[in-house]
Amino acid sequence: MSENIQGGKALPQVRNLVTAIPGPKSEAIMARKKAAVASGVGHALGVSIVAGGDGVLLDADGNSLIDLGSGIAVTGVGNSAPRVVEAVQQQVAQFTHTCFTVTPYEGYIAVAEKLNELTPGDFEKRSALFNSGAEAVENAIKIARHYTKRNAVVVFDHAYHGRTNLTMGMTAKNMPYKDGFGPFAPEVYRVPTSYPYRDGLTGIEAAEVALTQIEKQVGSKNVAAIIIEPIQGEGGFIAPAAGFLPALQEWATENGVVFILDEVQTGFARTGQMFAAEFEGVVPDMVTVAKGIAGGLPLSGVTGRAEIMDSAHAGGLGGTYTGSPIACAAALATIETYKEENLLERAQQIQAIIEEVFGELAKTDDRIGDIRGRGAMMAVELVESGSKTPNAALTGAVAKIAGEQGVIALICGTFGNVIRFLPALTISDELLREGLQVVVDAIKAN
Ligand code: PLZ
Repeated sequence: MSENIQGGKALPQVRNLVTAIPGPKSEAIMARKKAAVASGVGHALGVSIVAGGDGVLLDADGNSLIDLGSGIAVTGVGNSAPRVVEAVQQQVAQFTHTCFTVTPYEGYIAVAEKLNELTPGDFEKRSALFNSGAEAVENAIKIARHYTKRNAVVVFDHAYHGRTNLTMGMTAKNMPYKDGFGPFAPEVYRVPTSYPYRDGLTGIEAAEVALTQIEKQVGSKNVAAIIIEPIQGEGGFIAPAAGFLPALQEWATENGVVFILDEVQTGFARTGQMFAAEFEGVVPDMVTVAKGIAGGLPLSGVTGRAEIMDSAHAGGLGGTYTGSPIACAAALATIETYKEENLLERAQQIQAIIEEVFGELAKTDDRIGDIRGRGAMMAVELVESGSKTPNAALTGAVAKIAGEQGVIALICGTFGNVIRFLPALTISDELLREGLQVVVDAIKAN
């Protein structure tokens, strides 16, 4: 382990390559990874990180990389953000663990209060905390089933909800998430989503397709919950056409179905609002959160209408580490940072820069099929010239070249043809533009 290396605000905000990527030290560590870590645990770029702060990651060889992924939308406030570091250090020194369901502590309750206040909906709410996004989704489904006394769960094409058995079954894409890992949990039904670039439907039309399928193939009275990401993340940063989400919500309410928004990736300032639901005034009965909530510490939550959340009996929800005091301290500091540093606004500025840079490229390169997303959750869908055929080869090549040039750019999408940008909201304009330019040049060169 490297000592005396400072991350956070101490890290110079520059791209600086001193070796090839990966360098010799990273390569040696990746050789150890291959020998020690299960092959199923892959990596996007074979560098070993020793420090991180705002828009950069520093690797073992001393290379400073531009980070356009934030550990998949987690470090919105920046890596090792000062308030987070201080809150965590203080909490660790006070106590590290009790198990909230054995002897509670205030930090958990304070996070629940914040979630009840910040999530959409002007009604009495309750929250429960967990560790991972998948665990939050599992628990939301548990609670919805308990409340409605129904079994069926409706999910969508291109959905991503996690890697545990239930959430794996809810996730759409086979490779790499599901292949050979079945059998999956029963009573999960998949219906078409709204994908404006590819389906050409209005939000209302797309909702009609989905809702008809639910009624005909599942039966509305059997449905416990509909769950959807307000912008589908791993599936390709697919923002549904206007009207789609409100139509689903309305149908759910009319049919006694719990409407759940999975805001694990979109939540906490990422899209330029605290929650993506806010863009269309959609008010879910329940919302799942994780990732951006705690500045890098593992924490997730489910927040919902009090009558739904309180339907589960005492002892029905929990887990040894759920709502860890350290993660809760980090979350309170993180939430304060979004507010104090005006990061909602910052996410909107990041959107404008990404739209400008790729809008310019799209004028001369028709392989830029679609530029979409909100805030600091933006993506470019790459296609074959003169068509909408997904161009996964170009996408893979671009991410690889970007990595070699010190820019971490992630791929997503059912067809593997979407480059996504999820920078820390604290990245500077200059660094963001430099990172995007590397991606633009890589597209042009291919
Ligand atoms: N719901 C909407 O985006 C996690 C997956 C990374 P966990 N997305 C990143 C990977 O390859 O495993 C995610 C999400 C949405 C749920 C989850 C699951 O969150 O914290 O990864 O369990």
